[in-house]
Amino acid sequence: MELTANTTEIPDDQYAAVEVIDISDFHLADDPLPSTFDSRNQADIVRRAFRALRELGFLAIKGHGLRSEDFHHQFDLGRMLIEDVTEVNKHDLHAKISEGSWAGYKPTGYYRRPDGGVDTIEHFDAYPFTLRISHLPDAGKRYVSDFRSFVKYNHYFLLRRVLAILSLGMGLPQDTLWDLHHRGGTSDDGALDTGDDDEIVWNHSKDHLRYALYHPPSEEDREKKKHLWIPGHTDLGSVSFLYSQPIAGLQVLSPGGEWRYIRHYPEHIIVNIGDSLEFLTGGLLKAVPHRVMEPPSDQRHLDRLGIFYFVPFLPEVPLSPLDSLIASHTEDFEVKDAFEEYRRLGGQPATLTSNDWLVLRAKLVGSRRPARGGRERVPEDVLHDIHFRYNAS
Ligand SMILES: O=C(O)CCC(=O)C(=O)O
Ligand SMILES: [Fe+2]
Repeated sequence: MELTANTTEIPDDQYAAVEVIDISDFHLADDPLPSTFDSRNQADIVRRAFRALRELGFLAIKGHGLRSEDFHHQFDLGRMLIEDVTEVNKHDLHAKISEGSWAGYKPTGYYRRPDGGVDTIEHFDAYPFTLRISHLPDAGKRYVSDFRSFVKYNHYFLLRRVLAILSLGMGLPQDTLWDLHHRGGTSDDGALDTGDDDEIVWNHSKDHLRYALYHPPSEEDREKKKHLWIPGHTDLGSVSFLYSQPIAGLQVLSPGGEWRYIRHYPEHIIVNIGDSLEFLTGGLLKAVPHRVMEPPSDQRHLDRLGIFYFVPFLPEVPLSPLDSLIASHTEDFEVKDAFEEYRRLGGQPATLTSNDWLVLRAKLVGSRRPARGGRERVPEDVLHDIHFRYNAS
């Protein structure tokens, strides 16, 4: 059941036109095909989804196979992780963000926002290999298998299908992108089936699950923040999944250059492209800037709970255009190597890997853009330019 009504305060023309894709009609080559299978329908799904991700950079997925009660249970777990956990417990599980790891809690006030506003966002994050009871708060320990099955669903089911649609959309074999996220085939390797607190050996992409609660700021703070809850940014990694929730605020920079709201699509999963997929495709697919504005006045007093699943490439994947991905498209667009200037200026390591970039960006999130002064450009300036490219603050 939806507990919060949708806002009635955003005019229709302020919403982005988001393509809705029903992936229950999409079949992997290794899926048993239903008797109703229609290859034209399949081709149409791939074409529509790929076009939406190339143009707007966002789409909404339904028919995703997650039961309604499982979808809502995850929001209940998110609320529990923030509201039913003691401060001592949260403190003991504080995330080591400056070391590049998001696992655990980020408390409110962690970031010193450049605009002087108070950081009112709390989140609890996990990687597949941190889903052990010793890494969960007391109130969350009994749900360890629910977290694990949610990660399995996101990785093995949803991610595989989204990457297959993208690969097919680029004219490549179905698992081309999957193979850059997962080692050793496609079936569940059982890594998440160990005992509740046993070590988890996860050899695949360092998928990142986040439950976040945005608390409304004070009146004074609203002004300082210029009504902006999260400044413009692109996500890290290859793709992100956002579990749609009813409190408005998420906006995307549309192809026309205007910020447009993403509507709430009940029980849908919103997909968007992260920066690393842009780097590997030389810009064929672009990470689309988005931000979170304060909700309209009919929802502004409410806590806003979000569930996010961020997916990077395998840690060692170099972040430069990959010929095998784009060779047949080089006529359609100008291939851009985002780190070309960084390398030219002598940046080390010369080729950043997916994991180097995750660690670097973890350190930059929430920080003020370093002042450059009048000096010559250094390699780090290129990295800052990429990280802050849509953040005006
Ligand atoms: O809260 C949202 O709707 C989006 C948050 C977001 O863009 C992010 O955490 O990267
Ligand atoms: Fe984001």
